[in-house]
Amino acid sequence: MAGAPPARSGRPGGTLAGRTDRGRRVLAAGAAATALACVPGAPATARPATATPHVAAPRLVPEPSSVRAVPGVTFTLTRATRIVARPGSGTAGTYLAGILRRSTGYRLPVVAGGAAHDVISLALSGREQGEAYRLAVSRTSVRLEAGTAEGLFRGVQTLRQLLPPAVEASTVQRGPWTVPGVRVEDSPRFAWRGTMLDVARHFFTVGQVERYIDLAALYKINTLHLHLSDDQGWRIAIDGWPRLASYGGSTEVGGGKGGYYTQADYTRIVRYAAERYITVVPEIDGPGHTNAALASYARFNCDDKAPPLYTGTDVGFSSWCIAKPVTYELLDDVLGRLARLTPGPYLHIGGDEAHSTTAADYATYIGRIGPIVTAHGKKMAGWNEIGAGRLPAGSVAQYWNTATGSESGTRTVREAVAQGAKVVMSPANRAYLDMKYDENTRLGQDWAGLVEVRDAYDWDPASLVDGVTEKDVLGVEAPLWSETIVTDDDIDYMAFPRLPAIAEIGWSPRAARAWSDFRLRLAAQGPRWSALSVNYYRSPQVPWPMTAS
Ligand code: NGO
Repeated sequence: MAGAPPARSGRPGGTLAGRTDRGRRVLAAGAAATALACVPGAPATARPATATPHVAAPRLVPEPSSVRAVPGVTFTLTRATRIVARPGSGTAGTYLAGILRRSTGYRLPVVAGGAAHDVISLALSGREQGEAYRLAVSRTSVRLEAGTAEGLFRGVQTLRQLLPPAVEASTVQRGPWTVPGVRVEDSPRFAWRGTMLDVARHFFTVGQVERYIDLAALYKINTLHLHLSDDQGWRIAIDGWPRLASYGGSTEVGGGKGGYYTQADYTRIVRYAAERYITVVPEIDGPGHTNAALASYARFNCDDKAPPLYTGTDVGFSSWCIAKPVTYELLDDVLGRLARLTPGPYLHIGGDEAHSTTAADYATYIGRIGPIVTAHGKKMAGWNEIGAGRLPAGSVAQYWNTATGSESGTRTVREAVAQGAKVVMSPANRAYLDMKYDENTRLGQDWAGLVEVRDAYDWDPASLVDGVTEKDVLGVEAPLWSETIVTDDDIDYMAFPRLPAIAEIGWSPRAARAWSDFRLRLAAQGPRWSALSVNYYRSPQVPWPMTAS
C-alpha cells in the first residue's frame, strides 16, 4: 500500500449545485426532522425538506470528498433495470445485484454491455486510481467509474446508501427504489482502514467472520486484522504442529469449547474478504500472549513444563522461551504457512504487553522475527511496542495506547517512526470497540475509559501523538477484543455505530468531517442496520429515526 495521500480540502466548492452548504445542512437536518421529533432536546427549528419530496438528501458514511446534488432529478430502479458491468469490473456488479435482488425482487441481470438507458453501469476509466471512484445519477442511469475494480466496489457502497434503507432487507420489500440525482467524486484519505476481530478470546465461526466482513465493507473498510492466537486460544491449524489447534484451540475465555480454523477455513475467509476488496492481516501474538501454544507443547517452555490451558482474562503472564531454537523453528513454520495462505502484504506479529519477557529478550525476539517475516516475502506489522526492537524496512507499528495515558506507548511508536515504520492508529480510548459506551454498557471493558460515539469520532490520526504526523500515518483500525464478546449480537452492539465512525476517519477528508453533521448522517444508518438485523447501540448522542427502534 502506498503512503497516505495529502489531505484534501473537502468537497470542491463546498456546495451542492444551486444550494449553499448551509442549505444542505438544513436539508439534511430536515430529512431527520421526523426522527428528531421523538428525541428529547431536538431542535424545534428543523424544517422539512422541500426540494425533492420523497427522496432524502444523500446522507452518506463515510462522507465522500465531493457530493453535488442534481436538483429535481431522480433515478428509479425498476423490474427492467440492468446492471452493466464492463470488463475488468471485478465482483462489484454481482455483489450489487445480490443485494438488490433480495430486497427488490427484481431479476436485475448483470451484463457486459448494451443500451445506456435504465442501467446501472460500472466501468473502468483512466481518470481515477486505486480506490477512487466517481458516481453520477441521472434520470436514466446510474454511472459508476473507477480506475480499478476495487474503486468500483467502494462506489457500490455509496450507491447502496443512496437507495432507501429497505434495500438492505433480506426479503422482498415494497419500493419505489429511488436514488437522488447526485454527482459524487471520492477517494480515501488513508490506505489502511481496518478492523480487528479477536477470535482468540472467544472463537467466531467462518460464517460469523463473513457476516462481519460484509458489514465492514458497507463502510469501505479495506483491512481485516485477525487476532489468531492469545493466552486463551490458538485458532489456526498448522502442519507439523497439530496440538496448537487441537489442544491450544480447545477452549476460550470462560471455559467454552473454543475452536479453530482449518487452513481451508482460513482460505475461505481470505477469499470472501478479497471478493470485497478487503485484505486479511493475520496476527500470531508473541512473545507474550502465548499461553495456549506453551500449553500445547512442553518443549516450547524454558523449563520443559507445559502450563495448563487458561480461560481467564489476565494479560502479561506468558512468554515464548527466547533462547530456545524451537521457538524460531515454530515461528518459521507458522509464519511461512500464513504467508502462503495470505495474499496481503502483511503478517502481524503482536508484540504487545510482553511483561514476562525481559527488555533485552524482547529486543532479541523482535530482531529475530523480523527477518523470518521478510524471508517469507511479507512486511511486518506489530503493536507499537515493536518500536523497541529492530524493524525490517516497510514495517507497520499499530499504536494502541491512549494519547496521554502511556509514556512508553508514545516512546515506542516514535522509535518505530524513527526507523521508517508507518503507523496505524488504534488509540484504545478512541478506536477500541470493546470499551464500554457508558457505565451501563453490559459488554466490554473500561480500562481505557468510556468511549461514546462522539469520542470514537472526534479525533484525528495525524495530530494524536506528537512526532507522528500525516506522512507517518498509514491509516486507522478499530479492534474488537473479545473477552466479553460471544455472539453476533455482541459484535454488532460494540461495533455499531463506532466502526462507521472510525471508517469515516480513515476515508473522508479531514475538512469534510464535523461531529454535528456526522451524527445526522449516522442517524440515517439506523434504519439500514435494522434492515440488516444489526443489533446496534442506540446512542443518545445520535438523533435516530423512530422507525429504527
Ligand atoms: C490490550 C491488550 C489485549 C486486550 C485489550 C482489551 C492490546 C494491544 N493488548 O490491547 O490483550 O484484549 O487491550 O481492551
